[in-house]
Amino acid sequence: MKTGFIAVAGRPNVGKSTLVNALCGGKVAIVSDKPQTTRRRVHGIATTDDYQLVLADLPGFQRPRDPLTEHMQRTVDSAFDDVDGVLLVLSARERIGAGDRFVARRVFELGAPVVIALNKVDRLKPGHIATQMATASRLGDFHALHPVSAKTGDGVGELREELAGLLHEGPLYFPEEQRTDLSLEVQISELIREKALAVTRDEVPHAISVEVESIDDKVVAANVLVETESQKQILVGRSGSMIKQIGTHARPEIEQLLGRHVFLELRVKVRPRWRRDEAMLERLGL
Ligand SMILES: Nc1nc2c(ncn2[C@@H]2O[C@H](COP(=O)(O)OP(=O)(O)OP(=O)(O)O)[C@@H](O)[C@H]2O)c(=O)[nH]1
Ligand SMILES: [Mg+2]
Repeated sequence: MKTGFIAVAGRPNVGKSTLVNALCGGKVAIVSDKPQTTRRRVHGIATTDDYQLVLADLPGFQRPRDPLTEHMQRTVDSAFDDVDGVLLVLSARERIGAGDRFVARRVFELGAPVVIALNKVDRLKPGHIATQMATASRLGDFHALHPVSAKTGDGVGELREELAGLLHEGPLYFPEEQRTDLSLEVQISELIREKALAVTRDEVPHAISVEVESIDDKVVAANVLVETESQKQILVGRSGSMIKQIGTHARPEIEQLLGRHVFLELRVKVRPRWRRDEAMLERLGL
């Protein structure tokens, strides 16, 4: 059996989490069209008869602005110790520029093999893809470069085999059927946060955090935390319509995770400046 860890690096929003989900063949990490969706390291595990590939999905590289983003960047930095390779993800839909070069410099200096995934090639013209591949190839001395679409699955199988080729003989790190290392509580809070991100915009998504209070036989209770009263009003919505919508979207996925029907009890609470509150960050596991 070949096993090992691959860290997934890249700018925010390039599709790292979508790609990790595609590589694992199931949802392990939440996704949104807002940058800085991923706040903690998530291990996505793909096990076959021949190998166990453990992908560390990470927050995007960023300049820290507050204790939360500081913690996130620290999570990124510490994830590069002891990996068998790095998957550097780029977005083919955007200009490959200074931000990508900054991430590239950091990952190429590790000395581990770097596989570049040029993501989001769906609906791009072949000529455009070729140009982006040429630019990507100048980022550093890469092991392999794969154009992929995490969304359609194009090229994902080949990329998975490429990454499996970087693994070494060794014991399984996780039971065969396990797909993520997140606790049930965290998986549920992430699912709720994903639905809350989908219906909010501007500064609001960044101010949202979710804390699961209890998981009973019939009821899952969770608090959606925001920083201000006006953010709370947005999340609650007109006579509770917004929070209801978040619950309606989250509940089926939570039920699938738990394998039973539950009532989802969501409360919106104001926690002023929780992103700057070390005790609160620790409580949220961030
Ligand atoms: N068209 C297209 N969109 C994609 C693809 N992969 C991801 N996306 C979209 O890109 C956005 C960001 O995806 P994420 O997977 O959350 O990106 P990320 O790099 O994990 O972002 P952070 O966690 O914020 O750093 C979402 O709207 C995805 O649906 C792709 O292959 N094609
Ligand atoms: Mg992500």
